[in-house]
Amino acid sequence: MKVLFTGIQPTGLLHIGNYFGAVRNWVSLQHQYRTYISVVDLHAITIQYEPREMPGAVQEMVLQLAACGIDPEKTLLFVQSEVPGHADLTWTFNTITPLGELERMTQFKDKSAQHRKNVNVGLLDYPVLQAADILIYKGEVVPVGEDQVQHVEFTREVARRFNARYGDTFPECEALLTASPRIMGLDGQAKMSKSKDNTIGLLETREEVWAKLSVAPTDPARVRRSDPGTPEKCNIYSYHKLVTPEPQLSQTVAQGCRTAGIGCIDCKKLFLDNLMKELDPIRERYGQLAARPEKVREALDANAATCRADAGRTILEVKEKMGLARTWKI
Ligand code: AQP
Repeated sequence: MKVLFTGIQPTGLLHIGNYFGAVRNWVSLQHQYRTYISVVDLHAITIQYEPREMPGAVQEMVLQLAACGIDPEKTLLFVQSEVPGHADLTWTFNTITPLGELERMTQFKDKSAQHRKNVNVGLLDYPVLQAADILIYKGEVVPVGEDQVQHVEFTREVARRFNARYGDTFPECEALLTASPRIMGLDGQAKMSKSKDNTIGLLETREEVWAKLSVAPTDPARVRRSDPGTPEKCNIYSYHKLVTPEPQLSQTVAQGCRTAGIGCIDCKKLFLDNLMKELDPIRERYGQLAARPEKVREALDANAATCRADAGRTILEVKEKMGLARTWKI
């Protein structure tokens, strides 16, 4: 079985960008690969955070992933900081990574602009830790959203460089994108992102979603109800594509917009109905899991032990190849 690795930060509630851009794909892929899914708390501490809130945030993320359909008894769902090898391998990779490459990373530029008072080395080193996350399990397939593709490319480069310097060790992994790799935020201006406050949360109720959706911009050319619109210019239409089945999508929604057969409010209500059909069961499952988190917690412990063993084997191999394994005897 090929190895799949992916990660997600324990930073609050999942949003539909995470879900439709990545997590929904993980749910189906977990049956085809040896799958590692890490809640990457070591990545999350590269920005300001509240230590007292971290354990709750990690648990919340794990339960949300389980509610989405990630099966922690089948899939190696685990917490990154419980496997020390990730940080260990990061140091090794640091020594073969040119500084300039990290400084050029888009996410580093964005995040250092967002967190001007806290541009720490961890923020710069983020892609190296990500490379270690993937390569420590010899990950070959990395299902992510578009924002992470540059980091996966970087990981391939790290693998190539290590292999060239120390001998063939790591595979060159590939990013696996969904049909909707970049879901825009409700503002229609930037990708949906917690830090931009333009999200629809996965666990939000119908009323909460509607409060945000009802005021979200649509095709700017549709000023009056009777104005025909262009679905391709409407952010809500891009959302419809995530949940609205055919022929409703092309007939009622797209055609209705082009001919002004339906108004933007009707169109949004239709999207809301279809979205909630997907989100209601997730919210329900989350409630059940949160009421009894013991089973998931036990699976997490077992998964961390497996990951430590797998990671340990790679670390040993790396040490041997780098001349760091003790071969002399007393
Ligand atoms: N808008 C998006 N569209 C498609 N995919 C997305 N992903 C994130 N946002 C979108 C994908 O979700 C997975 C988890 O990503 P993460 O842990 O990096 O999530 P995040 O970056 O913390 O999410 P935010 O909301 O974007 O956080 P901030 O604002 O802190 O940067 C990844 O596979 C990611 O590609």
